[in-house]
This record gives sequence, C-alpha cells and structure tokens, in this order.
Amino acid sequence: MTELRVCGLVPTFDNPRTIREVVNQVRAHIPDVIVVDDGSADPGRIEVEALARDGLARVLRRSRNGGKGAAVKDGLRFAAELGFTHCLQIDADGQHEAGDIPRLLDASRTRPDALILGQPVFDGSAPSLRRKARLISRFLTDLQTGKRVIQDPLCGFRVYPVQAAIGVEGCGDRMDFDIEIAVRMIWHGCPVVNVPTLVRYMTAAEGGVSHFRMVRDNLLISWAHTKLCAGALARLMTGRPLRPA
Ligand SMILES: Nc1nc2c(ncn2[C@@H]2O[C@H](COP(=O)(O)OP(=O)(O)OP(=O)(O)O)[C@@H](O)[C@H]2O)c(=O)[nH]1
Ligand SMILES: [Mg+2]
Repeated sequence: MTELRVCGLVPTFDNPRTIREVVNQVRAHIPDVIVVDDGSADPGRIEVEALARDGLARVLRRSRNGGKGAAVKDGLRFAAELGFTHCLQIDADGQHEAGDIPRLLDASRTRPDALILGQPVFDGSAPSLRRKARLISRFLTDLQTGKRVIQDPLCGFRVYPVQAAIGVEGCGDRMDFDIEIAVRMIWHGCPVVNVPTLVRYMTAAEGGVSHFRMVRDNLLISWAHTKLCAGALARLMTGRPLRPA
C-alpha cells in the first residue's frame, strides 16, 4: 500500500457545538487538520479560533460566507501548498462516523489515484425527503457517468487526491459542489471507490444543525445536474468517455 501525505479537511459554517469534537475525532487518525471557517458568526468563529490557539487545527478563515464548495476549494489549495497528497474531508456537523476514517484511508492507500466516497447507511434519524432527493441525484449521476459509479453524490465524507481535485474546474461554490466535483473528476479519468458508512442526524439538543437551504440549494443542485447532463451529452457526441475504463 502507498504511504499518503494526508490531512483532514473540515469546512464549517456555524457549527459551534460540534466542530471541536469532529476535529478531535479526525485527529485520532490524522495528526494534521485544516479547518476552513466559512464566515461563521461569533459563536462558531470563536470556537474555531480556540482550535487554532490550542494547536488542534490549521485554520483558514473566509471573511464572508461563500458556501461549502468555496470552503473545500480553499482547503484543497491550502493542502496542496502544504504538500499534502490527499485530503480526508468530513463535515463539521457530527453526522459522519469518524470511526470509519481508517476504512476510507485504507481504500485511499490501496487506490491513491481514486476519489474515495462515503456511501451513507442511514439510520432512522435521516429526514425521508433528504433521502429521496439523494436517490434522484444518484439517478442523474448514473446518467452523467454512464452507469452507477457514484453511490451517493452528496456525502460529505470522502478522500480527495489533492492534485486531481484541484485540477478540476467549473464546480459550484455551495451544495452543488459535492456532486459536480465527483462527476467532473470521473470525467477527468479518476476512479471511484465507495465505502459504506453510517450517517446519523443529530438532534438540535445534541448540537445538530443543518444549513442546507431547501430552495436555494435545491435550485443550485438542479442547475448543476442540468449542466452535467448537457456536459455528458457533449462528451458522448464528441467520443469522450464518461468514466475511466
Ligand atoms: N450549508 C452550508 N454548509 C457550509 C457552508 N460553508 C461551509 N459549510 C459546511 O459544509 C458542511 C455540510 O453542511 P450541512 O449544512 O450539514 O449540509 P448537508 O450535510 O448537505 O445537509 P444535511 O443533510 O441537512 O446535514 C458542514 O460542515 C458545514 O459547516 C455554507 O455556506 N452552507
Ligand atoms: Mg450535514
């Protein structure tokens, strides 16, 4: 297996109650963690500053909120500047099973050229509307890549090969990003490995918070799928592959 230079990458926007725990969970497996604070209000900002002060994470702060995609793009570029070859990206809302980090990293060591995607296994806590919407998104990514390559295009728990990821242009800045980067990396020839992992929605009392904006983010996702379907058609018409052989 290949040795990776891997860092954790945690984009955060107003997750004051969960961000420290998530960073600590990542650090149990990966010593270097980059947190990108996407213009959080005071409680989230103060918590992230404390992480930097305590030496737990390198922090990038975006002065204005720009969206998850913008935050991850900044983090990937920063990771490249620091010489990391791979980024394990995990959302800051505590939904993902950090105990599965070694499984994602093993998959990445086995296929260092691949994008490693978490494949959510939901318990009863996930809103059914969100689960159904994911199936629609997956149907569309099946079309865009010509078959089922991506098990879940929206999961915020993945390992990016850094250079391959930053070489991909044209991805959206908000919740459209997760879908677009995955499909466009595949178009660029990047293989995908899907790793099943439990996803649990925390209750508000536990500090769980979603910033997914139903109207805005669903419109952006719909637009991203429209562009990707048109792109797939253009690739087919010009003889370019939809996925690596
Ligand atoms: N929504 C949102 N999240 C951001 C933004 N910037 C960074 N993030 C981070 O991106 C991650 C995903 O955000 P969530 O709000 O959980 O989005 P989601 O997981 O698609 O939505 P849920 O399924 O409702 O949890 C979290 O770590 C956020 O803190 C932003 O502008 N908006
Ligand atoms: Mg979430």
